[in-house]
Amino acid sequence: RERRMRWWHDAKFGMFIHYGLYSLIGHQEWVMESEGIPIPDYEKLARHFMPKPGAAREWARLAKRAGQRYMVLTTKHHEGFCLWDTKQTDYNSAQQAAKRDIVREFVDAARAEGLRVGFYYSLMDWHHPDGARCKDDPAARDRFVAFAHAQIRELLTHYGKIDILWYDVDWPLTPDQWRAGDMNRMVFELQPDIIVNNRNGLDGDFSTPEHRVAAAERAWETCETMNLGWGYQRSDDEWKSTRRIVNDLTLCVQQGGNFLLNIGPQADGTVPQASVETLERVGNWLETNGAA
Ligand code: FUL
Repeated sequence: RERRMRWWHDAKFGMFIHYGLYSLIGHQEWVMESEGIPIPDYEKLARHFMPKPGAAREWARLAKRAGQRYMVLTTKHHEGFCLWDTKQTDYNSAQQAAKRDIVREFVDAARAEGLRVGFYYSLMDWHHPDGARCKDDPAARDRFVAFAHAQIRELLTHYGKIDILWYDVDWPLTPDQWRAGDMNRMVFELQPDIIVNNRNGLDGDFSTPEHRVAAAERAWETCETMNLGWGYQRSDDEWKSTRRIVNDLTLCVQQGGNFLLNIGPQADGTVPQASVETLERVGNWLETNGAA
């Protein structure tokens, strides 16, 4: 583990990217749930999901300028829409209107800037027909768990070397039901050098305090937003100051942790201007202070 984790401890600072169909609405990434949007209505967003060419390149160049050393993209958030050419469902950016494998573009963009590559993957899925049913229906559970394992296998098979797998929300199943041990074994078979977080119900390699700097005995990474939401939120202008961000980053580093700072790109993948400016200032600060 120590060998696998070394680059990550050295890297310290990464970019989180929340991007999906919710970005089109601009009411954060939980909008499907919080506004009770029925699946057939929500699905229609896929027709309009059309990232501008080179969006991932912009994210990667921005991360590089900010002094970030790795990037973690939501390959599938709770809404269930997949940003890669998955064979497990046609609810994905390659088979819907965009006709593009955004995960591929992301991986290529990160590598072009010399950044490490991380995949966020939500186990919870509001779109999959078995996503909630799996709780009480064993047949649905078998299907849904197989679906998640197959998707993770795809992500870790078709995109070369992947550095981080960032699981999220394991509702509504227990680690046993997810076959989380088998899941991690598969992950390490496919990617022997990868590191995984603790959100599939197992400890994994590092813990993931959210919105707070919480030093721990073990490896940890604070994830934080620049305003209030993770996904793009049009009306949200509670931007954290550069000073505040630098302060959080410094605190994490002093206490031996990592800092994963989020951007929530707009519908077409454009990064909100306030985030661009703050990230550039953070990058300048790191340069001036010899930390970059
Ligand atoms: C949480 C999710 O529910 C949020 O939407 C966000 O992705 C955050 C990083 O993790 O568990």
